Amino acid sequence: MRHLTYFCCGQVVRCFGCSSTQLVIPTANFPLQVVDNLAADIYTGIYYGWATFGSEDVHKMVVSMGWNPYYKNMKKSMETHIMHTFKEDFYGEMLNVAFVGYLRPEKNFDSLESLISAIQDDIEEAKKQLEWPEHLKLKEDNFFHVPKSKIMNGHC
Ligand code: ADP
Ligand code: RBF
Ligand code: MG
Repeated sequence: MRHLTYFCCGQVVRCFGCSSTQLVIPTANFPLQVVDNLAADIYTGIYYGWATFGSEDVHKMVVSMGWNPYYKNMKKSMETHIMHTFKEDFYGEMLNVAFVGYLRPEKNFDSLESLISAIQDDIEEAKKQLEWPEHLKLKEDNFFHVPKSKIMNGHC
């Protein structure tokens, strides 16, 4: 398993819209290209960390990376739920995320309720662990505060 912190970014794309309608937990999806280009030693599973886009503050987040066994997805996906209430959707934005810690592997569930309840537990655990001083200080990392054009020629 790779040493965290792992930084990555990608454009928020439209998926099936199932997360907000069925789960009441919206997740910002990355394009398949970005998912395929993640480091090979980033294991699938549930991570927590920090995320931001545009001029937003850096917020707590949880990421699900993998095959979503509950939905039997054929394609690998990476989806980020940000623990913040936004006034509007942010499709098309360049989302910057830092994976800070690993919570658990993806699981199958026998009901939607148990999937939702597992995600809610992940969110609570993430909120707690992100309060650790060594995790809080990552909010100030240059990755979130120096324009990408200055450090990576506009690529991320
Ligand atoms: P999709 O299937 O298109 O990913 P979702 O139902 O998962 O749709 O909703 C995700 C979208 O909702 C995001 O792309 C983003 O534009 C918006 N959104 C609003 N609030 C949040 C949030 N707190 N975390 C993640 N996405 C959010
Ligand atoms: N999907 C699964 O099939 N199994 C999981 O264990 C699982 N855990 C998740 C944990 C978090 C924090 C989030 C945000 C999503 C998780 N999902 C999981 C993905 C969920 O199924 C997904 O949001 C829907 O498939 C809609 O795309
Ligand atoms: Mg989604």
